[in-house]
Amino acid sequence: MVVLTSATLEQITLPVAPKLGTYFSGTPVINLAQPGLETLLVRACEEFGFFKVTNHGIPVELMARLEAEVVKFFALPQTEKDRAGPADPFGYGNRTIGFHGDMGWVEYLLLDVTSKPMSHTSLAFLEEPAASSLRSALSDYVSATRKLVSEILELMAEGLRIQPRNILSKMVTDEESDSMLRLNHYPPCPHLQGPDCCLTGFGEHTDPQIISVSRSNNTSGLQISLRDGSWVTVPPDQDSFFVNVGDSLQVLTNGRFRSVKHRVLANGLKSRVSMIYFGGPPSGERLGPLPLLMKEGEQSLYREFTWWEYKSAAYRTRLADNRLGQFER
Ligand code: GA4
Repeated sequence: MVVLTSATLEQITLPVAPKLGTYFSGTPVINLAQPGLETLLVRACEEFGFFKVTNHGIPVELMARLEAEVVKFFALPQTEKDRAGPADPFGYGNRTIGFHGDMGWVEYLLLDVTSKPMSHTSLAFLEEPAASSLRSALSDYVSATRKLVSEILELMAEGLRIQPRNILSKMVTDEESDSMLRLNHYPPCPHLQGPDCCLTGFGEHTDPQIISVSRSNNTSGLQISLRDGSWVTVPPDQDSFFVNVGDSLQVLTNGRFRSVKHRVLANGLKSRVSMIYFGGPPSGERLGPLPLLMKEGEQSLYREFTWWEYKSAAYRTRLADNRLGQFER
């Protein structure tokens, strides 16, 4: 642990993270323009629970436009940003994550983007005229990402040979689907210059939802945990999306797909900005292994639960907890 104090920071104790190490070269790459990618996609979800998507069709200008708006927001005076907080869980949060003492070297905006199109938000500041360009970039980005998520889930269903093609995607495209957008800013940490300069930005966790799609600027920091328990650093790529399997998809596939543990390390020199779309099902959706995926005699690893039940339970946990444990049979 390291205790940071300065005239401008209240005292904050954060876990020091291991070094970033070398870049992992094994990230599966799913080129959406390549025929026959369904099999590769399924293999990536089984082996890593994680992959990178290229040729996704989302204009880089849209990604850059939202990034510029996000950078502008986080550059506002602290008092202005605080007007959008505290995160309850939606809104602006600074260094505290969730409700049970998790901390990270990060500030963020967590938005409920369930309504389709994004006509209103739960945050008053986003309705103000000064926030109109941020709101418009968010709205365009969310629509584009939602379409991408739906396409990926349909390709997954094809790869898994289950029908109908929208069996998974409809859970995140439904009017009531519980989706969120997270905008993260990991500022450079001036107290930590030097070779051993990493600090936990966002501690290790799995995502509770079905699928998460993230895009970041070209600053590294994202790490994933491999099957053998080792942590590897994912090389950043600002033109691509990174996708991870969430707990709900692990359940729907009866453990065949892996909800990947991941974390973000902040560094002393460069700021990292990321935007993550979390595709979740409607509150009342019952989650359990899809019968079409069960082989003869295969036992369900989980008892059935609703997304509301799972999400409420998740908010009673800390980041690194094994949230699915209490739903295992
Ligand atoms: C992890 C994935 C998403 O970022 C998130 C996070 C949520 C939050 O930050 O409010 C949680 C975390 C996430 C899982 C456990 C609980 C809830 C913080 C936390 C300690 C928005 C989500 O849906 O679950």
